Amino acid sequence: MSVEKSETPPPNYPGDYKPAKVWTWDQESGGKWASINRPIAGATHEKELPVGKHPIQLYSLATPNGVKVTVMLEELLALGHEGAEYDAYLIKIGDGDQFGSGFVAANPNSKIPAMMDHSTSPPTRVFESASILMYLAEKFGELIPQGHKERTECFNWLFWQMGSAPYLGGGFGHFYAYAPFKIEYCIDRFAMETKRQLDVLDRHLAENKYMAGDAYSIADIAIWPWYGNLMFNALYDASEFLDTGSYKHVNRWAEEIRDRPAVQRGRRVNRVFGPEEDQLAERHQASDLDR
Ligand SMILES: N[C@@H](CCC(=O)N[C@@H](CS)C(=O)NCC(=O)O)C(=O)O
Repeated sequence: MSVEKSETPPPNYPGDYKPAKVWTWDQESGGKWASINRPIAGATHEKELPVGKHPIQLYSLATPNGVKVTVMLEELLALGHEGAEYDAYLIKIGDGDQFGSGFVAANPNSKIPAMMDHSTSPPTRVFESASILMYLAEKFGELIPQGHKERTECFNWLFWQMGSAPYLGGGFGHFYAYAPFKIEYCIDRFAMETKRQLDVLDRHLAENKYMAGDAYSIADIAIWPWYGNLMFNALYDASEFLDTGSYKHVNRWAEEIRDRPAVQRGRRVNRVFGPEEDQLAERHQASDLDR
């Protein structure tokens, strides 16, 4: 199928940009995250990671990807697994902590969340939030279906989240909330995709209590911090723009998960923004959350 190129640029089109033959790094590119974005990997400075007293050491921040892991750990503790006790250290990504040598050794991709499990010798590093959820679910035998077919459905949705959320966050959220100026083409493109994804969830949740069927699982824990929070206008101030109230079944599911005590606890860990009563920069014992 051939697609005709339109001669007339759409409204708000920054049409005077012609890419150079070879891209070069313009450090003045602007936008909220310009100061930490780099086209190269690796450490920028020497800094060891602190290690607390528990087997599980988490290095994170309460963004949706970080919240997945703290909710998972709090759920495991609520189920009675003392081995899931953890220290959660704050990684300030706006200050470039993710480029310290210790963090890069834990996650060469320099993104939160990163976890070290000191109950193994040598300690096991785990990075990528879905890998951390799977690691913990398998280690404790919880929040993951046991049957092959049911487990596969859980993984279907877990990996759906990992593939889809970058369009919501890096696409829609970036251009709607963070870019230095609004570009209609980009906002349209990613609002369309975000709404399509919400419709995928809404149709699925019309027929299923949870993402993987009847039981709450790591698929819900991965999806809720992104798409659940969108229902409560907690991401990008975009509820009205995306008309999130119209996704009735996503709202039902999001509210149910929000009300779980472990979710209420986990969402506060490593949070240094929003209402003060919701913030807990670091967590080293359960009582830190009881304050
Ligand atoms: N696919 C990764 C994404 C992690 C990610 O994008 N983390 C962001 C915060 S939500 C980050 O650390 N950004 C810092 C940076 O890009 O330098 C995961 O799910 O763990």
